[in-house]
Amino acid sequence: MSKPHLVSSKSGFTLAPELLVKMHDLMVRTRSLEERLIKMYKQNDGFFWIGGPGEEAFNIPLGLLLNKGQGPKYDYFHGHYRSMGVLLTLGADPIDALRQMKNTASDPFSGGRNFCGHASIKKWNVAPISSPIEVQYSIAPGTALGNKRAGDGITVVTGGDAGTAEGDFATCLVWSSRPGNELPILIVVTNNNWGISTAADTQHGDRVIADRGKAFGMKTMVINGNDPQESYLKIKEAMDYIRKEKKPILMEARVSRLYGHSSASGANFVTNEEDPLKTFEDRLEAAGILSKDQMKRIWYIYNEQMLADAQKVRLEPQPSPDSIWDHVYCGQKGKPGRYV
Ligand SMILES: Cc1ncc(C[n+]2csc(CCOP(=O)(O)OP(=O)(O)O)c2C)c(N)n1
Repeated sequence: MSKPHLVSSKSGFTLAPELLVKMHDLMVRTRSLEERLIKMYKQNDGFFWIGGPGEEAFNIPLGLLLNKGQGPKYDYFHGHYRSMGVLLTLGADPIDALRQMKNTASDPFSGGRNFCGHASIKKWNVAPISSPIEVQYSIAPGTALGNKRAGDGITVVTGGDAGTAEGDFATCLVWSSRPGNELPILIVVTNNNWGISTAADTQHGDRVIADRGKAFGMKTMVINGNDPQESYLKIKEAMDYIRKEKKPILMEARVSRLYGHSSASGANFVTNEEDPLKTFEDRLEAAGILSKDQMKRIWYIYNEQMLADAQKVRLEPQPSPDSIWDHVYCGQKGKPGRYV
């Protein structure tokens, strides 16, 4: 019996057209937001940009497959600074990302106190995104343990390839795979082949990061994170296994990095890497699912929306100095948490 999200097709697509169209829409929305954030940075409407253009074909399927909610019965997501596609797919409003870029008091993630792309959404189990890289990997086994005790929720953690050199990554592999105490966790490495300006092949002796999971007896997967269909199907397969077996998987998703590392390296579009959105659009057109004109219209709508939102955010106030201690310590100085 065929699964509901699958249809047979001669186009190379096996996912239902409605799902492909939805993924395309979310990919364009995410890219438009990232490009607006970059423009804001270049127009002096923010201090720093970092984000995930090039990772949409992986992040949107991941966001669609997470079981969203609050508490250990639902999935936890420990993302990193390239996770915007996951957050928008979960339902985050792009204007809040613009607010964090502009450091306005209305930024719901940090009250204007953190870099762009550093969300924290308690009501959907999105753990605070951290600037120190990789710490999410040593925290994630904690929520996975909570998931295991509470039901069928799982934990998903993502981070970059270079960061796997840090001890937190090894901590995650060890604590997720203790014999008899394995945890329901999808450990993802989005491998873009770069750590700022350090090329992966000058840094790691191993060619396949996912292979490190084999030493811990865990299932491993390497996927083309530039293909939204492959990402969707492989993430689903991994999540089904983790929910059923309550065991970890280490997944390496090969992705592009389309605007360099961050604003620190210029944030200019690179032409020597695959743009997964462009590839997807060519395939959608060839399959007769969307025409170039229809796709142009989607781009136009989101570009206009991001521009209007950025203009609105420009008029919103910055946090007042007396809010400096808010949310630093629960119940101590400052106001109690109002961001949920
Ligand atoms: C603990 C820590 N060490 C170093 C840095 C500086 N730093 C920021 S991003 C980065 C590279 C990360 O590369 P990778 O893990 O491959 O992720 P990518 O940015 O390529 O997605 C480094 C070294 C940091 N933020 N935190």
